[in-house]
Amino acid sequence: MKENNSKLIQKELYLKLDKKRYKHTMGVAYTAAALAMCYGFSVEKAQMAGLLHDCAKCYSASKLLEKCDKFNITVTDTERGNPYLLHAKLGAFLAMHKYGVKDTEIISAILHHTTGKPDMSLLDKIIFVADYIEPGRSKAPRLAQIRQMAFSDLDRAVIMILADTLEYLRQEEQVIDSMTEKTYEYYLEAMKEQQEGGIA
Ligand code: DGI
Ligand code: FE
Ligand code: FE
Repeated sequence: MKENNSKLIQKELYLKLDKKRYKHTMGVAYTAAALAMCYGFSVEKAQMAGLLHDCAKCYSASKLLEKCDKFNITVTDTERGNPYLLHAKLGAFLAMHKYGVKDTEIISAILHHTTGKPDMSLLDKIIFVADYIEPGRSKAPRLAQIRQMAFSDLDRAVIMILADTLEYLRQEEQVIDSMTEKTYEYYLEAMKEQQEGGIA
């Protein structure tokens, strides 16, 4: 990532996103950089993924559907019913085609940042977690614990976030994307296996 390119992208996002979303975006980039330092990942790449993760968040539900249709992005039934989920897919597309990102790890992190996916890469997990714990967030329960966990056991932080998100979605009677559930089950299983392995 070139410093200039990052500054240009920041300027464009400042124009595209509302104030709150821009502040959140900068918070995610900053937190992703800190997590990258903690886990030995490229700080520049983490910042770039954080910067762009919500680049399609400014669109209404109908615009998201319209744009996905226009760019031939596959829309699942769950996404059609809950179009805001599409800001991740459209965001990954725009990162590539509008913001010129070629790095597939960055594209993947943007693509999977809302639901997660089983067996995420380190950058996928950094963005997934940074999105939830960035300093501007305040509403989630267990935020203090999850923030601390993020810097000691990233997979466990992923599990805590998914557990609380699923609980929240159930309470709100929202449709749960099968990917969110699959991700939770995958990481729960992986943790159990690790614990069993540790005892043996
Ligand atoms: O874009 P952000 O608000 O920064 O964060 P995000 O992309 O993680 O989106 C957060 C919302 O996504 C949050 O309200 C929970 C929701 N979400 C995550 N998984 C699912 C989901 N919503 C539905 N309906 N179904 C899911 O499986
Ligand atoms: Fe998002
Ligand atoms: Fe976000």
